[in-house]
Amino acid sequence: MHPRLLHLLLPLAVTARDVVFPPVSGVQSPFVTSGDDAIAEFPEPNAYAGLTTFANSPFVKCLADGEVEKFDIAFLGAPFDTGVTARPGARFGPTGIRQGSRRISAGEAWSVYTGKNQYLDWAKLVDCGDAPLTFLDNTAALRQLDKAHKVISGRRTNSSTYTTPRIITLGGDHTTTLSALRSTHERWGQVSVIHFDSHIDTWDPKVLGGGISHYAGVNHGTFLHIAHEEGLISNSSIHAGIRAPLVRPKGDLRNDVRCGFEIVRARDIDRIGTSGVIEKIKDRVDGQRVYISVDIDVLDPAFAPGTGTAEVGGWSTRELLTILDGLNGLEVIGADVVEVAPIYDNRGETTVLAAAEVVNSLVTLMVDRPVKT
Ligand SMILES: [Mn+2]
Repeated sequence: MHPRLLHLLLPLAVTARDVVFPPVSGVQSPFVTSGDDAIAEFPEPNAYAGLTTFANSPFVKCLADGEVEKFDIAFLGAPFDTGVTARPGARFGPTGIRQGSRRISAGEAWSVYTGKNQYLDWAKLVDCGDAPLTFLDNTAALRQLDKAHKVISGRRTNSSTYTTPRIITLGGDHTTTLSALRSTHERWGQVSVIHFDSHIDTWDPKVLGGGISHYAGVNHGTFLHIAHEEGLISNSSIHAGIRAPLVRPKGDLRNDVRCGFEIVRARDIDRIGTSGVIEKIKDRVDGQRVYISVDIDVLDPAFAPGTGTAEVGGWSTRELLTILDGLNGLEVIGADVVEVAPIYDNRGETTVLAAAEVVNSLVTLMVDRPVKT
C-alpha cells in the first residue's frame, strides 16, 4: 500500500470504534439521554449480576444463630441424592434450579395470565441457600435436613398476620420430602399430599431396597409409605402423572390405597384434559391443607431429560403448569421440586428452566392464599 494511503486510513480505523447511529428521518436523537453517567451508575435490578439465588431473591443465612432477617416464604436447597435407585445427580438440583431461575426477578414478574406479580405482593421471599448435609451418611443427612426445616419454619415471619414461614424445597432426590413432611406435621398437623410424579413412591421398604437394612429402606421410592407410617399425612392424598411400572401385580396398589392415595395416571389427561385433572385433585383434597411435591420426572423426558429415573409418556411442561396454576385457592403449607439432576440436562437447560417455572407457580399458589397457623 502506498504510505500516503495508509496515513489517510489510520484515523478512520480509530474513530470506527465509536458507534454513531445515522439520523432517523433527518433528526439525530441520542439513545442514551444522560450520556456516560447512565453507564457509569449500576442500574437496578440486573438478573445476571451477583451470585445466583432463586429468582434473584435476597439471600438470608436462615440457619445462623440468633435472630435473622424476617421472611414469609423461604427457598431451601436440599443437596442430597444418596437415596436413589437409579441415576444419581440430584444433589446438584438446587444449583440447577437456581440457574434456571436467573431470568426471573421481582421487578419483571408480572403474569401475562393473571396480571399479578407474586414477588411484589404481601409476602417476603428469601433464599436460605442449601442445608448443609453430609453426603456420606443418609441417616445423618436426613436428620440434618429435618433440623434445617425445623429451624427455618420456626423463624418469625415478616407478616404479623401469618406467623409461620412456609418453605419451598429445591431437591435433592425425593427422599428429602420426608424431612419437609415431618416439619409441616409439627407446625400444621396432618396434610394431604398432592404428589406429581411418574412413580407412586409408596413402596413398602421391604419391597424396595429394604430387607437388607433399615437404612436402605429409607429411599426415594418409599418415603411416602414412611410418611404414612409416621402419621404425617392424611388419607386424602393424590398422585398425578403416574405411569411407571409396579414391582408387584396387586400389592403395590393395595398398599398405595392403604397409604391414603388416589391415582391420576399420565394418560388420563388424554381423556379428561387439564381441567379434568385439576377437578380430580381439588375434589380429593377438598377442605384440607396441602403439601405439593413435584418430581420433575412427571414431565416427559422430552421436556425434562435431566432427572434420575426418566419415564417416557409423560406430561408436557405447559400441561403441568396449567394444572398447577389451576390449583389456586388451596391452602398450600409447603412444597418442593425434586429429582432435578442437571448433569443429564441438555445445553438448552430444558429441565432446569421447567423446574424454575414450576417453583414460580408454587410461589404464586402460596402468595395467593396466605395460611394462618
Ligand atoms: Mn419419580
